[in-house]
Amino acid sequence: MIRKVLVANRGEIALRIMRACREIGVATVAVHSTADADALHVKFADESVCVGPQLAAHSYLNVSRIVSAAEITGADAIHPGYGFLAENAEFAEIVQACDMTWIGPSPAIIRSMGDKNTARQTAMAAGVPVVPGSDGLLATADEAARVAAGMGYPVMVKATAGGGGKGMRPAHNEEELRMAFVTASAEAEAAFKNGALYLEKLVERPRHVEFQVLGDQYGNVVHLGERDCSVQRRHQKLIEEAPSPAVTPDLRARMGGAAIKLCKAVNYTSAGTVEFLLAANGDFYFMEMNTRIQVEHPVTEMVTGIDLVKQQILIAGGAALELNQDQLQLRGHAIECRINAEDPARNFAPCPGRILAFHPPGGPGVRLDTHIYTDYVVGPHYDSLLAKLICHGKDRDEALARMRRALSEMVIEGIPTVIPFHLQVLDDPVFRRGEATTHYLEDRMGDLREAMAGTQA
Ligand code: MV4
Repeated sequence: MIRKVLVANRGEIALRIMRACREIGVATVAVHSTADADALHVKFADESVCVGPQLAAHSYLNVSRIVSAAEITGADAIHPGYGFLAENAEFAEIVQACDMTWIGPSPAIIRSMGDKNTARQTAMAAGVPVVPGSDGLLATADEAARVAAGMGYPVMVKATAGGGGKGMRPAHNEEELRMAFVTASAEAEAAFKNGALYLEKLVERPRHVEFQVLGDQYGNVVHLGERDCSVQRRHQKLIEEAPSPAVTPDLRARMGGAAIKLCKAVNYTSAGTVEFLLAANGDFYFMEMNTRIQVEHPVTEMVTGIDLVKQQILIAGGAALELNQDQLQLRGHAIECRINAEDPARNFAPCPGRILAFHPPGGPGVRLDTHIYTDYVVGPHYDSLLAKLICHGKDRDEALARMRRALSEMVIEGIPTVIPFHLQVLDDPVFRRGEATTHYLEDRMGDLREAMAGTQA
């Protein structure tokens, strides 16, 4: 059993992990940069270690300093959270080489799922539907043109080291393809030091539907239903919900079965997310697998009643899964709105600054995961996420009404936030009908911006 966890992260997810630790009697160690000396996760932790200056590369991404902090505090496990080093296989290997427990999947699985072409081949071999595409990596633009001509346009060029939309380009003809091949490869080479590409048929106007999975060290795997994350801006999710308005019980069984097949094929342990593209005709395709706890995990917790972070810690400590697939029940509907320090009236420009007044919403079915407080200074150094507001209702209509009510109660003064944007989306007929696809925001942004201007005029 794990005794003391070092949380190698900051912000709301660091608090989230510490809360799970406290509930099961596990001690906590916070690491922080000099810019986060007054952060809540430092105050919440039993111990804290400053690991460097504000620049993430010299603090939250500094492997040797984080491992040293674990050594000097006697931590016997490390939880990476999301972002930063959460999917860094080398970090996971070093943690295990120092005889500490890595709270997450094995380094080998992190590495293989982090290579998108390998993940795709693994899914294919496991009998999981993937988008028709190239049989492996493409050596040249000429080869890409040959494969695309064989498949038919439009196609999507993807970087194998990419993910989350990075190093990805659509192409509707050979000229666009040759351009996409060069730009996607250059972007991936610059960002990931690996410009290798593969090709897929482009799935038009898909929904982004992802399945939460849990695996223990004894080969047991369950899925905990899906999350619909189609409301995204430049591959940054803004609103997520569970269940998906587009998924029927039959489709859930088939997609969940596919997710479990993939996990069993690789002996997946810990929490993970299998991402699918869901086409309008109900066809679904494996997109990628995330080997970390995700920002949007609370919507799954609200409809299943399972504490996913606690499960990660227990599984890492050798516990078997407490439930089997038949025992898993989805109840009601949950929606999450990410509250970012960005100004939707200025094209979502990040807006750091001091929070002069903060009042959280409350009441039945309302959860707020946040690290902010009155007088907290939001710096420009890290991501703009201030809080995640999650609302649960007996059905989608009640969850929508509750979210609207909770957003209008929430007070954050001193900096602009995306709250006005969320209020407009929640009133938008297309969103309310559950018809949002990954093109929703590009289709609706004009109307939403006008409506926001109207309400703020
Ligand atoms: C696709 C796709 C359509 N066709 N692949 C986005 C990031 C990564 N998860 C894979 N993604 C996609 N892959 C094929 N063959 C659509 C997406 C996609 C997306 C694309 C553009 C704009 C927003 C998007 C949101 C989710 C998924």
